[in-house]
Amino acid sequence: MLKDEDRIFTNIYGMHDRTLDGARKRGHWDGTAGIIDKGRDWIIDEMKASGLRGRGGAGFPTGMKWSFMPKESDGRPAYLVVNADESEPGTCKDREIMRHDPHTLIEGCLIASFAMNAHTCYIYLRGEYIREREALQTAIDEAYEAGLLGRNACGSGWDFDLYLHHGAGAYICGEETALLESLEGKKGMPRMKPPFPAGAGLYGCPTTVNNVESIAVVPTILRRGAGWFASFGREKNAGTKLFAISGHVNNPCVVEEAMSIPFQELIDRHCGGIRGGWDNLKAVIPGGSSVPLLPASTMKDAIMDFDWLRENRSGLGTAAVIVMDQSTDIIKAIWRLSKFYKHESCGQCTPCREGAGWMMRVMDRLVRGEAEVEEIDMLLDVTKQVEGHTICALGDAAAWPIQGLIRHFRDEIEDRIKHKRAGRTSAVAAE
Ligand code: L3W
Ligand code: SF4
Repeated sequence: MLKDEDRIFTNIYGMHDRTLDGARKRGHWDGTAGIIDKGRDWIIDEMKASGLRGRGGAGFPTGMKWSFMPKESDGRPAYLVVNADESEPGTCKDREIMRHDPHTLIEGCLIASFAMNAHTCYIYLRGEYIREREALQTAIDEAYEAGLLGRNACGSGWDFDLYLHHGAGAYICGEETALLESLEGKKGMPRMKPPFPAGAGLYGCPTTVNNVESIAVVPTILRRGAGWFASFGREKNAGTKLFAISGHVNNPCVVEEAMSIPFQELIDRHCGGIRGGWDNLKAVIPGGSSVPLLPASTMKDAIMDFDWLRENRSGLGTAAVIVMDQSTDIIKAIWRLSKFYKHESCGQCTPCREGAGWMMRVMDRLVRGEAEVEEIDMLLDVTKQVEGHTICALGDAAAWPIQGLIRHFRDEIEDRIKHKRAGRTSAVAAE
């Protein structure tokens, strides 16, 4: 279990003062100019050595991503953009950082921007996050007033401006290139990659897009050392991690733990166990709605990290752990996700635009048992035609939950169809 002294987010429950004074008492903004003084190469090397992998869903190594930015300016400005468009169903970890520990993020923005030669950083905030906007803007204002941001930020010699941009509540704007389009004032539609943002991002300039948690952990990693961060978790799955646990547990919560914590330990220690006991567990979506669910039999031995979950045909994603007990209508739960993805598809590419609607309509009939058994394989075939054939990951995200459902709960789908048909037959016989 992670010890209290090893927690980065010391105010995640909002028990302490979130103002600059409070943040300073908890060790934030301590020696920031000294960290900057060590130079870009040192910072990027430390981030690589820490093993931090992006906390927004994809798990791409953060230090490596930063190293894609041009070392010297080619005349174009460079930008850091923080993805605070936290919209993945089940995910609410960045919200807690912005509400209760905003200075960890702001200090991280300064250091990360310096490392990537960026004088400007934008935080792109989810449209529905009103309280978070207020908390962040207050903290940004405080930081400017104290000379931590702006000209010669923090006495480091680096001029740095930080802007908060409030989105309008579209899930697709969390996809990094749709986010950049939206920030430029256009409709939030994903771009083809490559080019990746480091080559041509915001206004065609070198840009890095990082998740809130990825940036907020940076100051502590650099203060305590890459080795300290790398000492948590398994190889290639380093660090501490925020988990957002919801659904049928006794105490849903957001908690910082060591990466690679066993699932059972995570739930028993922090959530008071599964509602009705472990035998009542049915399935878990371990990483936000975009990753396939896993059945109780797999989850009982699960290790909560990128590689274990991927090897078991799911993913850590955003570490939003959605727990479902035996009372769950699992087909309906996945149908609800299909409805979400159909609604949020930007409609730009045919497999996603048409496929999401198709998948939702078949799922709708499966929920009611009003389909033929053969349609299960037809639905699976449609998911395969969507997966990997779209501009952005939303197409995969619409396909994978259905694949997980069919992989692990085909019997339940077939049973429902058979029962419905039996009901129809006896109704006809009675007529
Ligand atoms: C330069 C290369 N850069 C990759 C960069 C890329 C991006 C990052 C990851 O997210 C995941 C999905 C779901 N040269 C590069 C390169 N990069 N190769 O690395 O890229 P990628 O393409 O692996 O993933 P992605 O499209 O950025 C998709 C998860 O995100 N997901 C979660 C959404 C989460 C929220 C939320 O609420 N926080 O919305 C949705 O699909 O698991 O795996 O920066 O540029 N060769
Ligand atoms: Fe838009 Fe879907 Fe294509 Fe992504 S996959 S670009 S959301 S239509």
